[in-house]
Parts: sequence; structure tokens; C-alpha cells
Amino acid sequence: MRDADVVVVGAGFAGLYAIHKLRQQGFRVAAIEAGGDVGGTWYWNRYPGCRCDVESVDYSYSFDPELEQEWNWSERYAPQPEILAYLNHVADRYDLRREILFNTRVISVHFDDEAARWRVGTDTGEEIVAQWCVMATGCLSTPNTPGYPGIDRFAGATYHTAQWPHEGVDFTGQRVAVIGTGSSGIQAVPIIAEQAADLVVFQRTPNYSVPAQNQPLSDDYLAEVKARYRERRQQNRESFLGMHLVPNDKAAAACTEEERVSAMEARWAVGGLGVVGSFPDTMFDRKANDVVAEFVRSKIRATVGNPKVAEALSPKGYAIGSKRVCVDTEYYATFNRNNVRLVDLRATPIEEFTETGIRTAGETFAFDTIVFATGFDAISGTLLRMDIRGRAGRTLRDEWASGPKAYLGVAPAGFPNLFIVTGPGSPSVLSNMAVSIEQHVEWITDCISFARHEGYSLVEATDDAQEQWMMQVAAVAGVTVWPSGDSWYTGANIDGKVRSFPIFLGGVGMYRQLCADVAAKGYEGFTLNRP
Ligand code: NA7
Repeated sequence: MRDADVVVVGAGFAGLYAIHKLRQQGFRVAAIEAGGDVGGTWYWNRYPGCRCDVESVDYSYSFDPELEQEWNWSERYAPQPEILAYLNHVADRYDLRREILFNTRVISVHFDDEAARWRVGTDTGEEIVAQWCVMATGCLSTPNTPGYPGIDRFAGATYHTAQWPHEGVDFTGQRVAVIGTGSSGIQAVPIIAEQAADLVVFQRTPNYSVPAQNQPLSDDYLAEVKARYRERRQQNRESFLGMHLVPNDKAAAACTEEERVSAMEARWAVGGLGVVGSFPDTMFDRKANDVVAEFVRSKIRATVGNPKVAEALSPKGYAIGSKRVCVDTEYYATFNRNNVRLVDLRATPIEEFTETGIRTAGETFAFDTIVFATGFDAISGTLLRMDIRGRAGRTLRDEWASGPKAYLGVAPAGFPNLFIVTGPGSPSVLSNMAVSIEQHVEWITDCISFARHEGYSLVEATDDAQEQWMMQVAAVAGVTVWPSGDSWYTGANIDGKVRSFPIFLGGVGMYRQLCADVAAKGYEGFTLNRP
């Protein structure tokens, strides 16, 4: 058994910063990581084409001006190996590894009411006892593999994009299937298509994807960013999404047709998620949303040579942004290759896996390799797989039976001294995660330091405060089109998962202010107890 002040679960972007920050403030920290090394998301997702679709100069830590000055990103959108190298650099630079137990998965997290301590059990038998528990377990960390009939019968190789072998996969000359067309599939398909003899892409729902227009970053550009990095970081913190996008103040309906097209073309040429923000009302008004959605469809039609394939690739019937918009390099153009084929699973669903491949309603396919790009049990999946029990035996599974929730998206009621970095009810996945993670870690660390300084041993969100907060989250989401799609935001991608929309959409700037106000009022909404 190990004893610590704070146990941190996870050693990705969030866990690494939590270890650093807590240690800086004099806490004894023990961290637990399921992977063999640091990196979290960027440790596991090693599929070809994997990269972040927030610009690298913004998707990075801002807590140390020296760190941001010394690191040089090579591309506008950093590829996975570079982000992983960056996180390794951070772990080395701040000597974070010595606190981390690697290759160790948390299986139970129990609050001992009498001792007022968390007991964290792991699959290696190691137990950690700590006063505080920080869950830095990520929002997309439990891969989802659909349970197709006969899936174990397939004799070829299978891979999930989020559990990719470290040595890579060589598809040369192979017959390959990719199932799933979210961000991971859309990034992997163009690269796999270049190697494979034949590639079949199985699509359930077509996604809206915009071009990355990725490019190398010049020394001049990096120097320019670095000269004003502090200012840029502050703007990100106060912004809506935590990143640099060029806003347009004119609502879609107020624009002439020419102005509308020009706003969208300009952002399409720049590339990245900014296309969605071509109008300030894209996510608030379905008509404005339709304008952008139709624009993306027109780009698909203009890119894909075969009109039937273009039609099948064109997303319809749901708002752009209500499923995570993808950012790609040559995704649609890949379907012009003669070794690539699209199968629309809505028309011909997968019936079973066979020893040699996949049988749909209508056709039998033979493959050497099948790639699952089928996403994650997002937001709540990872925490619900641990046996988490709070005060008086309250279980997280029961508490979240009608959807995941936490006061301010960080502190679940009934679980004293336990915090979730970018938890349900925070801006989390609808923001630049690097910005949201830093804000949460700093807020949590300040809260724990405050408690220590004031002599409080227990800090717990009240049920009331949590309920009010989640009502506010729902009310804000309700005036947008975000919750309207069948996305992993809502849990709709997982069979049987309860549907909810646990993401705060007031923007990261406003959210930061609300959290700061709670702290300034002596942690309003929390019960603070002395021993
Ligand atoms: P996503 O975005 O959840 O995409 C998963 C894809 O897999 C999506 O196209 C799904 O179709 C498809 N899928 C899931 N289950 C099935 C079944 N049973 N049959 C067929 N197809 C299926 O995950 P990603 O890994 O691509 O991206 C996750 C996030 O990482 C991304 O949003 C960024 O934030 C980074 P569906 O749309 O559900 O019909």
C-alpha cells in the first residue's frame, strides 16, 4: 500500500500537468497510468494519419513561458508522434515520471468514510490511499468495438485505431477494410489507401469534414507567434472554444448570398474548424447551419468524381457540428482512387464477420486486415468501468444512471475530495482541450491548497449545486443545435447508453469566470468540513 496526499489517475495532458502543479504546491502525489508511458490519447492513438485538429501552437501547455518558447512545432496541425514527443519532453523537463506507476489500471476507487481517505485499487494489486483523488482519465479513452456476430471468427488481422501497435502496420498489397468514418477513420483512410491493394470503407453515417490545409510552419511564423505568445494564450483563455478562429459578426440571414459564399470560401481556404464558424449563428440557428452544411456538401460533390459516391458521402438530415466535425487531408478525393470503395451500411448493414472477411446484406467481402475506427464510449465510459464508490457507498454507476454529471463539470456530489479534469458538465470536448485542462487543473489545485490552508479535510459539492449546474448546462445547450445529432457527445453511438448532453456551451471564457467566482465566494456550492 502506498500513501499519498493526492492520487492522480492518468498521465496524459491532464495528468502530467496535475502532477506538476500539485507537486509545485507541496503535495505528495502518486499517479497511475494504464499505458506503458506518458501521453494518454497520444500514447494510444497511433494509427496512420493521426493528428490533432486544433492548431499545434494552441494545442500545447501555456503554464510555463519558457516551455512554449523552447518547443518548435513543425506543422500547423501536429502529427501524433510529435505531440507524443512533446509530452515526453514535458515529462522529462519537469521530472514527472518518478511519480507515475505505468502499466497499471485502476479498477476500484472507494471512499473510506471513517478515515476520510480514497482507496484506489489496481489490476496489479497495488493500492494507493490518498486524501484527494484527481481523475485525469480523458474523455475519449475507452475504445468501442461493435459486437458484430462472428467477430472472433475472422482469421486475418484486426486493429482498433485507439489501440494501434507501436511498431505500426504495413498495409502494402493487402485487402483492407476500415469500419467507421469519424475523425479517426477520415484521417486514416487516405494514408491506408496509398498502401493497400484494395480498401473498402464501411460508413454508417457520413460526416461533415473540412480540409485541414495543413502545412509546415516557417521559422518566421513561429517567431511571430512566440513574440506574442502570452497575449495569444490569454485570448484563447477568454475565447469561446479556447482557440484562435477568425470570427464573423454578421449572421447568415443578414448576409447577401455573395457575402455568405465569400465568408465560407475564405474559411475553407484557410482550413480547419473555422468553416463551422463562418457565421456567428451557425450553431444557434438551423437555417444558418443549413447554409454551411450545404456548402460542405457542394464541396463533396465538386471533389468526388462519381455522383453516386458523392451522394453517399454527403451528410444529410443532421446539423453540421452536432456530430464532431472532422478535419481531413484529401479524404473525399481518396474516393476517386480505383482501389477504394465506399459501402453504405445504412443501405447494406453488416450481417456478420466470416473467417475471411465481412458479409453485408447483399455481398461478401474478403479481407486481410480489418481496421475498427469505431470510436469510444466517450465522456463517462472510462469512469464507469471503474468501481467508484463515494460517501456512504454511493456508486458512480447509480449516480450517473440518467447521465453523467458533476458540479461545474469537475466535482461529482457524493464523492468528497474527488475531482474530474474536464468532467461531464464542463466545456471539455467542445473546446481546445489543452486550454480546458490547464484551467481545470489550476482550479482543482487551488481548491485543494485552499482546503489545506484553511484546515478543511473534506470538500464536497452539494447535490443542489450539482443539480442547478447541470440544469444550466442543459439550458445553454438547449438554445443550440449541438445536442440534436446522434453523436458520441450524447452517448448515441453506444447501444443502450443513456442519452444526455453533458457539455457546457457557454464558452471557455465564461466558464473560467464562473469557476473563479465560485472559488472567490469561498467555494460556493461545496460543503467544507474540518476533521
Ligand atoms: P467517432 O467520431 O465516434 O467515429 C466512429 C465512427 O465509427 C463513426 O463513423 C460511427 O458511425 C462508426 N461506428 C460506430 N459504431 C459502429 C457500428 N456498430 N457499425 C458501423 N459503424 C460504426 O470516433 P473517432 O475515433 O473517429 O473520433 C473520436 C474523436 O477523436 C473525434 O471526434 C475527435 O474529437 C477526436 P456513426 O456516426 O455512429 O453512425
